[in-house]
Amino acid sequence: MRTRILNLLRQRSGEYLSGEEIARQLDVSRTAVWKHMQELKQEGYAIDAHSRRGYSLRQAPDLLLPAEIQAAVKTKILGRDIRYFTHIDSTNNEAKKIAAAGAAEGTIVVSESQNSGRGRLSRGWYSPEHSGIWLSVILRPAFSPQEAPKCTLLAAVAITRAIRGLCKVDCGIKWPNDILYDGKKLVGILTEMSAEMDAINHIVIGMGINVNIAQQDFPVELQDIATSLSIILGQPISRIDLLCEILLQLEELYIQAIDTGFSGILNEWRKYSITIGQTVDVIGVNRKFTGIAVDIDEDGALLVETDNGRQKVIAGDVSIRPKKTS
Ligand code: BT5
Repeated sequence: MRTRILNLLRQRSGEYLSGEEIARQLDVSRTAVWKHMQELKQEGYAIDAHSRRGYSLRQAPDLLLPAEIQAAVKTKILGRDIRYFTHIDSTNNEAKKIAAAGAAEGTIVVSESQNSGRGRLSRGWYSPEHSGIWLSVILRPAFSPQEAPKCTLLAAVAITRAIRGLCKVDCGIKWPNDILYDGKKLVGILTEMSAEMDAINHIVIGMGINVNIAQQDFPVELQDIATSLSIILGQPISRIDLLCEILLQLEELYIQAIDTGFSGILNEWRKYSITIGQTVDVIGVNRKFTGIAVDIDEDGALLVETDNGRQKVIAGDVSIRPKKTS
């Protein structure tokens, strides 16, 4: 009901709508309308209430509320079901839990903050309140489990497209799961999967996007390695607009992957890559080496040319060596 009231107020933005008219259009009592208005105000909506003229929506809160996402998102699958939290341990944990219990493909989990946001290999992800997009998306593709790592690359391309398109920030992708600007991390992606031998039950793509975090608000250990869109642009960005654009790009690429495979996406990934062509130090499972990153293959693995020949890196950490200046 609250979503329908908000839709009515939005349709007549800048005008007043009487309680009587809202009650009539939605077939509820005026008292019920009044109660919903009080709840919306408590959620942070700035609603002007005038005894004769009625109600007018002045401003929506800067929160990732389902009603706000639904009003702006243009997707068909992603975001059909939105689970919203003000605080949570990790949106990926919640997404995995509800996916195991049967949540539909396209369900998203968003939270204003996370107190145990997770990176890869048990590392943490700093997720302060109201200043980032901490988001997990549940997919149930008919791919084979071997294809799953490419979903990380797909998500990286989708987020890069959204940030470049909407914010005009020329960020680049560092293999496999980071989006950087000027050498500093702007976005991290954590893809997790539940699968049988030959079929995927579900994939959860977790995305952490630093949107409106001030430089001094990053913890000391991240000061030199992390950045946010507001730091880069010198002004805050609408988290709702960016979230909706990311979902749109993600859905477009996901449908493309289902219909025609990943090759077009991998090509676009190459275009945005800041890893290819660089000297890299690789810390893989049980091995450590240095070489020149030359390409990714059709599995999304990084190919590194070393003194001992070409190495294929399926998982691991890669750091890019700064170019020598003479
Ligand atoms: C990642 O891991 O980059 C994946 C991060 C995924 C976070 C999202 S948020 C929504 C969803 N729910 C979750 O619980 N997680 C996902 P990794 O490549 O392992 O990088 C982790 C490292 O990045 C840390 O060890 C820090 O050095 C650094 N880091 C932590 N928080 C950061 C932040 N907010 N911005 C930039 N760097 C950060």
